Amino acid sequence: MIRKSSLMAAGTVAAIGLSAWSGGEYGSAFAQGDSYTIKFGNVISEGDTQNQGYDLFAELVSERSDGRITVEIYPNSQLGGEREMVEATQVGNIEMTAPSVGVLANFNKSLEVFDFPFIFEDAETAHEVLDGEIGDEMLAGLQESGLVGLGWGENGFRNLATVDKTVTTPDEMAGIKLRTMQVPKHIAYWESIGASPTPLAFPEVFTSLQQGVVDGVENPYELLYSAKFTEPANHLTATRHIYDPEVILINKDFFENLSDEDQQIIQDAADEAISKIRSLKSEVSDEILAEIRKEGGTVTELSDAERQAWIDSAKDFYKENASTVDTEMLKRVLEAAGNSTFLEVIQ
Ligand code: EAX
Repeated sequence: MIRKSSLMAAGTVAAIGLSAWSGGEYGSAFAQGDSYTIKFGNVISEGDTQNQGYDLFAELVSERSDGRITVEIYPNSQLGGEREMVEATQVGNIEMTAPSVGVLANFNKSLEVFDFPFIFEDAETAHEVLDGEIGDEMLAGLQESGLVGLGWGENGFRNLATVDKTVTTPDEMAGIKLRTMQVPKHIAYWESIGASPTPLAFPEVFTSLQQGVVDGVENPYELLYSAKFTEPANHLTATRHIYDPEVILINKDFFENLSDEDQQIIQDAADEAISKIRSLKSEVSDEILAEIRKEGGTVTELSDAERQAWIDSAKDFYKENASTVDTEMLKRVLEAAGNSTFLEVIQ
């Protein structure tokens, strides 16, 4: 049974309760044996697979610290949008968050490579790249911004959902006002195929769909459904255009001032949460699609030829954008993903 969570009012910028150590001045407050609280905000609906993983994280941390460390999870955009929460984590108003990788190019440009569409065909290959050298290098880059990346969680493959009409081919995107994340490369791709991308923070999306400000949105199935975007936008298309990882972030000052033992407890619990999220994700889609169909929505699967047309639609985007990012990194990622199509395009 899939639980629908209550939706936050659009545009809510909740007051973030300041933690005892706000302002990023954590000093050496954490001697071995101290008790403290970690605030962890995210935009994902309560009960979604990510939050099941974060709840496990909280449980493990509490258990293994004999109750000294409390992790408070704030799901459902209670503490604001993703960019807002990364900034709140940077300055220490909260300790943790887990945004989509798309938000993080603003904090370290090398991560922008993951904002290119159609890199990965399956989640397993993505996990290998993220958990290996490339992923480690990218997480290390975030430290310059005062953030420690504990690992790569998962939002999943992003799919399309549109109001009123089904979209099967990229040409049919012409003129569609599509809500995108506030991510320059996402915007550039959709523009390059003739859509009208409208960047909005996640907490604004539901109302914008309802009011007709946008007529499409793209997110993994689970989030499309749990955030109720599939009520107005009930024509789904399995474009799988971007594999979207999420980075589990913690304030660097805060983390580095913890004892080695506490750092280990937190790191291990994050690793276990990530494994849980990934294995739940691999199971959840069919059940969700059945619910969406039951509620009158349509789900369009793409034939190989149709999917190829989507991949081809990104060639111009790659040509124009490869030189605007860390091109060597883009090549390494494409190579590691076994993606010869776009490697050839950008040679
Ligand atoms: O990270 O804004 C988005 O569409 C993101 O995919 C979502 O917030 C989860």
